[in-house]
Amino acid sequence: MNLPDYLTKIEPELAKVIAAFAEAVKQIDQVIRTAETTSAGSFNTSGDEQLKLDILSDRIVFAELEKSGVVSVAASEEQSEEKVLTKGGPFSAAFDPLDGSSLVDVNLAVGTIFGIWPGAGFIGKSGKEMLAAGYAIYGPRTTFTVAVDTNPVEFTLQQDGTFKMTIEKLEIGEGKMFAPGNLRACHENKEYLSLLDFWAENGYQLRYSGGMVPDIHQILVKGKGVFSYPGSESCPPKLRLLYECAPLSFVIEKAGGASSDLTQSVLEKKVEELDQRSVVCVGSKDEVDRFEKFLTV
Ligand code: AFP
Repeated sequence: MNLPDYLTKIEPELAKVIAAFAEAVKQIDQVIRTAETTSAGSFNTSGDEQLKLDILSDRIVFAELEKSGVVSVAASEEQSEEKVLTKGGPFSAAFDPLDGSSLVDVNLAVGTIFGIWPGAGFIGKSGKEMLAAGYAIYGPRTTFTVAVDTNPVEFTLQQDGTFKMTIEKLEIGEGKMFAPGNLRACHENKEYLSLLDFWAENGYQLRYSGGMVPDIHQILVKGKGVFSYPGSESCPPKLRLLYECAPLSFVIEKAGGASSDLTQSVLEKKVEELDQRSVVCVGSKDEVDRFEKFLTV
C-alpha cells in the first residue's frame, strides 16, 4: 500500500494536511543530501543558531501547508510567531522543520516533526486535542511515520517519489533500551543520576544519537525502550512542547507506549507559549513509570 491509498481512509481535509507534510519531506530530502550545512548567520527565538538548511526546510513546509488550502494557522520552531495561511481553514499545524540540524554536518540522521490540531491557533490547547502527528527521518532511507486514530504507520520514500508502506502497525511493549538526553543535568539532578545507574546496573542497551526523532523511531521500530530529557537548575529542559514533545508523545501513545512531563502525560499539558519547553520522557509504559518514580522526590 502506498501513502495516497492510506490517506483515502482518513477524513479528506485532514488527509490534505498530511499529504502536504509528505510533499515537503520529499523536497527536504532533496536539499538535505547536497545543500551546504553552514550557518545562516541568524538565530531562532530559542537562541539556536539557524543553519541555511533550517531556513530552507522551514520555507518548504510553509509553502506546502499554504498550498493545501486547509490550514488556517501554522507555527514553526524556526519562527517567533504563528502565521495565518488560509483564513477559515479547519486546521492548525505546528512543526519543527529540521530537528537535529546540528547533526547534518556530521552526517547523522535528522528529522521533521509535525502535529495537526483542529481550529485556529495553539495557545490553551493540549496535545490530546491533536488529530494527527508524525515525523520524517532523513537517514540511510527517508521514512515518513504518521499516527491518526490507530497505531502509527511507517512509509519509505521510493526512487520514483512515492511513499510505500514499510511498517503497517508500530507497537510498543517492554524492554531494556535507553536514550538518556541532557546528562549534563546529572551533576545537579541526583535522581536522574540514580536512574542512569539503574539502567547501567540492569543491563539496559544504550541507544542515543543526539537526534530526538531517530532516537524515538528506534523505540517504535524495536517496540521497546525509553527516551528521556529532564533538566536541572543550570541545565534546564530544552525540548519544545508544541514542536517536539507533544507530537512525538502522541505517536508513542498511539503505539501503546506512554509519555510524561514528570507529573502527567505530556498530552495533558496545555500550551501557554509557542516556545514553551518541557521535561519529556517517552517509551515503554513501565519505563516511563520508573522515570516518574525516580525523578519525583
Ligand atoms: P538541534 O536541533 O539543535 O540539533 O537539537 C536537537 C534536539 O532538539 C533533539 O533532537 C535532541 O534530542 C536534543 O536536542 C539534543 O540535545 P543536547 O544537545 O542537549 O544533547
